[in-house]
Amino acid sequence: MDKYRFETKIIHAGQKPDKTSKALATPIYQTSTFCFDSVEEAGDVNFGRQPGYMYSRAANPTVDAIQEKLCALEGGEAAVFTSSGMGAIGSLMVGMLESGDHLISGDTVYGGTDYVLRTNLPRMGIEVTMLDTRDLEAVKAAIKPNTKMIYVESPTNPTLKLTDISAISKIAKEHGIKVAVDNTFSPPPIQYPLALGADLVVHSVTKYINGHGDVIAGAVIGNAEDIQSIKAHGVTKLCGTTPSPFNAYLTLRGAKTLPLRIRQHCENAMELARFLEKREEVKLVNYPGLESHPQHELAKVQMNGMYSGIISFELKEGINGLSAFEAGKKLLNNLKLMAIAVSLGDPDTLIEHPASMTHDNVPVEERMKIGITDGLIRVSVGLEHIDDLKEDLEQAFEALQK
Ligand code: LCS
Repeated sequence: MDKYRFETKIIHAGQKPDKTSKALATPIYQTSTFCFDSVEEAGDVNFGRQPGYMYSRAANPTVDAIQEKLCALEGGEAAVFTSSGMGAIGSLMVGMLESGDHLISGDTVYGGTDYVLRTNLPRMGIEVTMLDTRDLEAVKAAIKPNTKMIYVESPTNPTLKLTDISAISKIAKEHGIKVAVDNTFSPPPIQYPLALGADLVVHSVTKYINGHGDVIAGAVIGNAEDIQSIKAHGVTKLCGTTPSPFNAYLTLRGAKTLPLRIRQHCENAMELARFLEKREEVKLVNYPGLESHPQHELAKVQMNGMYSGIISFELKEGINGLSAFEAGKKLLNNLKLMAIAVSLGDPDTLIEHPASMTHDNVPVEERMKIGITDGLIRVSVGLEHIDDLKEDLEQAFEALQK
């Protein structure tokens, strides 16, 4: 597949006509177990002396097909497909780290990941330092003899801050530290962390890769040795975060149109970001494609000039006498087309108000420190006509004045 371009690889990688029927679409091998002609054959398959399948928690043909496609997607040697993005992140952590190790992470990560880093890992004796990974000197200063991994989300959820993946990877290599990047917000063809020097890429496949809002899944992609460790120590045993063959099938189907969808998501997001920047109710728009984004120059290089389909923006205090918190809620409650919903990367535009919907359990000072302010709104810009999206927001902005 290496000689082919991205659009070709994403359609064909991992998918050959089925061996028994020559079906073009990869069949859903919806089975828990597989049969053998003899006990000898079973033993040979189980211990890797001959190819084959034994039990779907360990391996399944439909799951293998999506794993091969994910390798082609990110340019990795091996991939493991999991039952959720959190399943991928948890399996990555227990597969690569052990008690006594130290992990450096960005201070802004998805809420579920934040919980794992602040609560689960310390409980297992893994030390975690969370800091602003835009500051490379701070990263260098935090490295200790037991630092084993640097974990970053770039762009961050929901504030769209970037980390210089290439620079972080150089620093990490000098110290023999692995770099793992959550690439959920900017999958290929936007950003290729492995090509930028990272060792491992994580995805919530739930989002753009499946792309149709009907699957919960995740993946880790990297070299064969690391992925084997993540599978053996995390996915297939301790965590048991094996995906269903049906979700593997849906993702094989959804991923084929990833490049087309990504281009349209990014084009719509760019136009909506420019529209929001002009609204007088809006204090700030976080979108790496805007010249006003403090890391726009880095984004141009690192994100291949595409910048993701996610925007966040902050409402001003005092619109029609409302606090930014109340204005955020009122704006969303007046939308007619955009769905008030978490998740992202769907064909449908999804909008959320973190302060009232997803982060109301985070201490106010803590969320303010990382930019999740009372009036912050996140939009996963969908594939609808851009004018319909603008008109929906326009009428909701007008309703703030009533
Ligand atoms: N990484 C990122 C960047 C995410 O945004 C999410 C989920 C995950 C990992 C976890 O993936 P999951 O297990 O849900 O497949 N983000 C969500 C969000 O922003 N709203 O709802 C879920």
